[in-house]
Amino acid sequence: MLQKLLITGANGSLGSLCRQRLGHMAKTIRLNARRGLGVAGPDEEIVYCDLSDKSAVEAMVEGCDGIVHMGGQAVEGPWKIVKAANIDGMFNLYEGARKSSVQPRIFFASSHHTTGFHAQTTRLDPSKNPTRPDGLYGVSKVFGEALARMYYDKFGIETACVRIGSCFPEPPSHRMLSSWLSADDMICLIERIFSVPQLGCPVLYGVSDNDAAWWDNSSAAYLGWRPKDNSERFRSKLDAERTPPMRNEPDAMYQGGLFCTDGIHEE
Ligand code: 15L
Repeated sequence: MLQKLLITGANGSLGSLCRQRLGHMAKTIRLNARRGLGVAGPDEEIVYCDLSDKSAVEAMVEGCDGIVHMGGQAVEGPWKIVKAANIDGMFNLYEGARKSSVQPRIFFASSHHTTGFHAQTTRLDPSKNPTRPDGLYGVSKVFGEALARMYYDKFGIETACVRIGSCFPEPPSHRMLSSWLSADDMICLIERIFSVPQLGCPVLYGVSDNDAAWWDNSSAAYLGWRPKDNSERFRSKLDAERTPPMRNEPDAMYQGGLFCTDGIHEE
């Protein structure tokens, strides 16, 4: 069992799921967001700070032996926002980890938008295929993965870089039948990441056992994670509710879908 597990972005959709379901993993759960975390439970601590505030982030990371880093910008946005949250924020978090009296193990919520420009006909293996980010957000996640790798090689800080697909109760579009990740599968993955004796610094996709999946996680098989859910059970409902995209539309061509045709957001 961990002593202190930090969950960043704890007021977001994935962060609050972690708050609800990871309590058993640590004696104390330290929750972080900029606001909106309500009242701390008996084994919870709340730390409000912006990820771009270096000294606050370093103080927050001190003493945590596990970090689930869900915080930051989770969609495309203006560079100023992406940079503060996902570039400066990541650096501050890893500097906190490096300086901490306890070396943490880290779950980094990367994104499949690191490889969004790959065609939907390509099966990707993160140990073999190059990144092809589909926007500034995707670029920032590529940076995060590189940073995590450097802190592992130089300082031995272990991170699982999980390229999360689409974690919603149900896939809201046909594209997401391929990228869908159920909440149960995500929680099991986090549990495995903090349980294996040696983690190293794997890069893998956070995706359920979908018939339509594009991604091959065999290089991370040693984690012992076996996703159980399959988006196929939602297909007929989705077909009844939505017209699938045409073959020449971005949502049917690229793994990143409409992120690929989104422009640069001006500030
Ligand atoms: C992401 O990275 C986003 O955080 C999420 O909101 C979805 O848009 C997801 O990608 C996706 O592409 O389905």
